[in-house]
Amino acid sequence: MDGHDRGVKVVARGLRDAGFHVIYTGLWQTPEAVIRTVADEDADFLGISILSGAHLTIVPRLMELLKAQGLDNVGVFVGGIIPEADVPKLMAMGVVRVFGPGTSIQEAVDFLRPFAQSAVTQA
Ligand code: B12
Repeated sequence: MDGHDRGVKVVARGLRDAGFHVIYTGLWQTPEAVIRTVADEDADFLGISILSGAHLTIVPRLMELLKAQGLDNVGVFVGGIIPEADVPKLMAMGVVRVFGPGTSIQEAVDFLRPFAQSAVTQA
């Protein structure tokens, strides 16, 4: 959601190669634009990448918008430069997992796969 996109591009491509349907919204998105995409694309998960330090401002706004749109069933995970001390704060806001620097594609795939399987089972 800022000017850093290398990490999220690596993750997006890795998840796509692992078989997930990934929609990458691009640099400099507003929370409003992201939530619009979540609704339009009927997404099960929202992965946010923030390296600029704005996570404690942006994530509450995203959660508020998701709730307002009745999309609070969407799992939100965050990646990027997130200080350890802020991880519990994000989890308390409803974030399901935080992925820091050095995250492997396998870690992200292993995290998401069980949810994807249960979504297919329920469909
Ligand atoms: C490259 C870089 C840039 C490039 C970005 C190029 C690009 N197109 O991405 C440029 C030069 C543009 C840049 C600019 C700036 N940068 Co910079 N940048 C970096 C740097 C050196 C590396 C980031 C990187 O590409 N890492 C490699 C990728 C592969 O790793 P990653 O991004 O961490 O992603 C991994 C995980 O975090 C995770 N992940 C990330 N996102 C997601 C999302 C999901 C869904 C998941 C599952 C996982 C995940 O998985 C990825 C793979 O392992 C970092 C330092 C660092 N060590 O991280 C500073 C850093 C992020 N930048 C920083 C700063 C301050 C800036 C600037 C403000 C500098 C300035 N004064 O202008 C600007 C701000 C730009 C903006 N407003 O967004 C600071 C941020 C400080 C903070 N948060 O407290 C850092 C930490 C440097 C520092 N030590 O101070 N930067």
